[in-house]
Amino acid sequence: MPSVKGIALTGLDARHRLPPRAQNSHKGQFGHVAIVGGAPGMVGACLLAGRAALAQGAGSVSVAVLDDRVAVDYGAPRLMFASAEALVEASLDVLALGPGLGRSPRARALLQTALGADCPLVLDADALNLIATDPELGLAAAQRNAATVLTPHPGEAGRLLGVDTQAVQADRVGAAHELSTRFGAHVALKGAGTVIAHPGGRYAINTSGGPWLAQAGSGDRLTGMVAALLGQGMETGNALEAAVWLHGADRPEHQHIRVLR
Ligand code: NPW
Ligand code: AMP
Ligand code: MG
Repeated sequence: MPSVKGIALTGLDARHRLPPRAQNSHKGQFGHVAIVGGAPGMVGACLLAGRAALAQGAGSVSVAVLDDRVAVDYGAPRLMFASAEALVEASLDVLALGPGLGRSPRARALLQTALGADCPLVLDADALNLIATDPELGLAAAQRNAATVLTPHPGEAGRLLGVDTQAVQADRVGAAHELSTRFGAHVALKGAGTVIAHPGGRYAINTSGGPWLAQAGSGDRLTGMVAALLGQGMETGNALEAAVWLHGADRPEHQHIRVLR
């Protein structure tokens, strides 16, 4: 267990940290986000992340889906499409990897390259599952120079820690702290009362959200939101906490609070 006490994360904590937007600002100031995932059958996960990044104010968003039959999102034509291999090499402002990525050899190779990127890296879903089963990737994740954010749900956290889901749920703060320490990463252990653990032991428990989020695709959206705030230059821990709170508070009528404080 961490020796530092945690806080209850509220909207006041999260929203006042959003980067200010000048009247004469332009898209170049709000980051170019890269998101890689979307193997056949799970393209939607990557598109959900990309759309959420746009909604969270990213200046521009490039997605790469491993299903090469898909090259446009007609529901979100602002998304740009790129090759996955090009995107993990590109070192844009932030790279997110995992939603619908699958666990193919190609996915593994992309993750290996991404772990060497010198930009902030958000790892979710199958990127976490790949790390959990491959010590070489685990070592590379722990040795990164740039910031790393992990967003496991309790099942993924259990795989990373080598325990079952129930064990994670029995000590959520301990599990999040252990992952943060092991990987030197900022960690959001998702589920009711998402625990955000930071290197050094500080942690927060989210107070927004509720069971309406228990639906396929929820976590994929969070990945895009975290990436968007990192791309806008927020400090890593602040970006993760703000994204988690906003994700829980998300309602169509609240769109303005996503980008303006
Ligand atoms: P159990 O059964 O309790 O031990 P998986 P996935 C646990 C993509 N998607 N509280 C629970 O474990 C993703 O991005 C694509 C407690 C559950 O059975 C991934 O790439 C979509 N336990 C891929 O699919 C939309 C919890 O985890 C197990 C928990 C697989 O991801 C859907 C399930 O986890 C999806 O996002 C909680 N709150 N949450 C698309 N439209 O393309 C989870 N668990 O086996 O890792 O499967 O999360 O669906
Ligand atoms: P994933 O399992 O990756 O799709 O992530 C699910 C998302 O929904 C995470 O952000 C969870 O914190 C959130 N979520 C799921 N169930 C609940 C719940 N019962 N209460 C609050 N948040 C939830
Ligand atoms: Mg998920």
